[in-house]
Amino acid sequence: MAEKFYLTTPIYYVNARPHIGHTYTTVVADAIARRKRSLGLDTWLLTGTDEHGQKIERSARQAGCSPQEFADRVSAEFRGLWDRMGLTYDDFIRTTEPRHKQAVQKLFALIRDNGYIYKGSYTGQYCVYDELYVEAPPGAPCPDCGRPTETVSEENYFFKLSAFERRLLEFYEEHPDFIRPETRRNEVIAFVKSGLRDLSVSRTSFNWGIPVPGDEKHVIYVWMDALANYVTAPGWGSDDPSRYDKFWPADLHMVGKEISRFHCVYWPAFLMAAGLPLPKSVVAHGWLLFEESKMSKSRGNIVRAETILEGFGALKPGLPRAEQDLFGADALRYFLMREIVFGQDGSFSFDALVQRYNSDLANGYGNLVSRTLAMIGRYFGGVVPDPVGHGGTTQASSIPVEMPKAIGAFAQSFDALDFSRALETAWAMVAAVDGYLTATAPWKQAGSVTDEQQASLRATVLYTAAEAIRMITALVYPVIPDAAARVWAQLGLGDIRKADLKDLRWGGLEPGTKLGEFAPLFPRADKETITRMTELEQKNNAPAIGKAPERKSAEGRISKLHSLIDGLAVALTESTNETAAILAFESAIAETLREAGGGNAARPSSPPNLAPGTQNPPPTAPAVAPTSAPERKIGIDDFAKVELRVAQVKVAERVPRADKLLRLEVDLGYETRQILAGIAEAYTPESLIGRKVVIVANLAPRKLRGYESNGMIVAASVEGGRPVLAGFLEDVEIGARLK
Ligand code: ME8
Repeated sequence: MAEKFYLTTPIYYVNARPHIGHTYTTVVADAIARRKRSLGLDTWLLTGTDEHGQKIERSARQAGCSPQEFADRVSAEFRGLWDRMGLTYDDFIRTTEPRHKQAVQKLFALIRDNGYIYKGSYTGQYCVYDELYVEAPPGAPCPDCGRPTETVSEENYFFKLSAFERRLLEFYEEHPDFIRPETRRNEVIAFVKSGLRDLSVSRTSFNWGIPVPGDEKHVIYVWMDALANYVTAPGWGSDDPSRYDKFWPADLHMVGKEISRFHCVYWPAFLMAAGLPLPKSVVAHGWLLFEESKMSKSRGNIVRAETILEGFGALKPGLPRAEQDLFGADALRYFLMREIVFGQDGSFSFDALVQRYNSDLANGYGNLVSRTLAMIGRYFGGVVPDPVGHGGTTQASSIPVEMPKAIGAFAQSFDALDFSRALETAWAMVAAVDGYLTATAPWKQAGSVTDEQQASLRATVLYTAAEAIRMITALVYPVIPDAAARVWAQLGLGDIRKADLKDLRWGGLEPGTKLGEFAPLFPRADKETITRMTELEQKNNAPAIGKAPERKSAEGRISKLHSLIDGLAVALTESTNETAAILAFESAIAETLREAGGGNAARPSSPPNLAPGTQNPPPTAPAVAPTSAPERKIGIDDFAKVELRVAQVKVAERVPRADKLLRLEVDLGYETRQILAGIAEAYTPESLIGRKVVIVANLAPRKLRGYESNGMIVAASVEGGRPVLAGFLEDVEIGARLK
């Protein structure tokens, strides 16, 4: 029986339409699935949409329809796009489907029956955007995404996450490949080591969710609902669990890095509590950035895959629309897998996309295929020539020896998820074959040889090139399936989906094979393609991309005000952290007015008086007042005296009897330092573990509360004195110096 391979993408929220960030994950998963299938594995690829929760409920309200109608519409957009792109998912789960809802209730009941769910009450902050409980004072922003949190005070069911701390750590230890890459693994382990608190797994303040079995005024926490899709889709908890029995545990959960904690901590803990096997691995990739920041709806810097399908589709005006889409999808797929180093953040731009397409697809692979096939047409009547007996001529090349090595190297890199390197290897072979053609110039009649010799030299050269193309095409099929299928057919090999691509041996191309019909593969794209896509994006996508980050939408502003009012109301009624809540409220209102277009909306001209004891102490870098006065300026030499470096927080804990101080241990790559920072009111210790921060590394040591502090963390001081840590959108090496 064939070995099985079960892989999943995240199920995407339906509060926003798909953009190329979602496309990226799904394309990578599709390419892996295609490769596994081509190697003969019984493969199952699951994707879908995450449709419950407060965020969706609110988006639906703002759109003026029911949450179900809203979810139906956006879910269909996701599915429709994956179909247009020819993505080969085997199942598409929607969390509003009865098959999922029933099974989630069973899972909840099972975990409760096993003693891991109990009833309690929760008052604290909740980030609706991330659907995440956070430890922060009312009015404080979410430590993950920076958006305002809301205060919730509810009777909830709690999951005993704390009971799994040791078992999770043991599991990570025993399964070093469970979380990849290493950086994410370290973050997760540090998070668990810093202590796990029980997790609220139900909500009562809204009802767009799956009811808790037996207590229907509660709905199940959206992350418990969503994560369960990986087992409910193949049929766990249903009348027919055969697919679950065959495919679970999943071999690979592919996710973006921001949701690795949910997949590596909560999900395994839920499964342990239910007594179910754990997935084999979670792979977290980086973010696609546009104009240097993460693509997201609220930043208004989204690029949609449809734009690329249309922009590139226009290069092939004669093709039916569905084929144009597949052609455009290949261009995007190739770019995403070649240009972005998997695991790291990477930038997207239309210029880079077109450049990569022209250099590698139009001029590289496409050109090699068309030269080779055109010459076989011209010299051999479109029939693959027989090289036998001519291997020892002056045209003997190293390609038949190099090709199997390249196949090995490609496989190794691809299977280690280093797609960019794998494609580099394949394109090195494209260049080698191209160079071989140029060096041997089979179109030229060499003066010293007979016609017969010339024909056999040509046969050897063109056979070698065509056979190399066959092998390269089989390798890159998972990445550019539409183009590969066309080349396969042009080589006279029929339908690539039916071909056995497992055993690629030199000589597999039979001499005498009649080539298929020839058609150009990749017409060159020019500036016009870039302009077309930029304009399409601007038209389709308000707020438009290609401009400075846009102001928040009315929707964003309303939701922000909503949450601020909630926070303020709770702070005032419960008298918790009143001043902080008022200050946050005041500055947020001013900001919201500015965003709404009241350009001169007043920022509080001077901070309101702080209640005694609420001033923030200065162990973070003091804010420098903006000034243009020449005497306040410093020379570059002065600046160079300050050694700013990137460090990673390894340990973070509160300092006894000092409400505002945290004791941190940070790794600078070359040493670990202890630093005391006055950020305890803005950041919880656990939210800092693994985070990269900027420190002043050459500050003289000083003592605070009996601890030596060796350096200072750099933070902006925003209204109300709240510190906001400096950080980077791209992954930066620990120890790197800021200059
Ligand atoms: O988090 N770059 O859904 P979501 C790269 N429903 N990948 C990106 C990206 C970007 N700029 N933006 C989004 C959720 N993604 C939950 C998941 S799973 C049980 C529940 C991709 O709609 C990436 O895979 O916010 C990321 O993790 C996912 O979309 C988040 O999608």
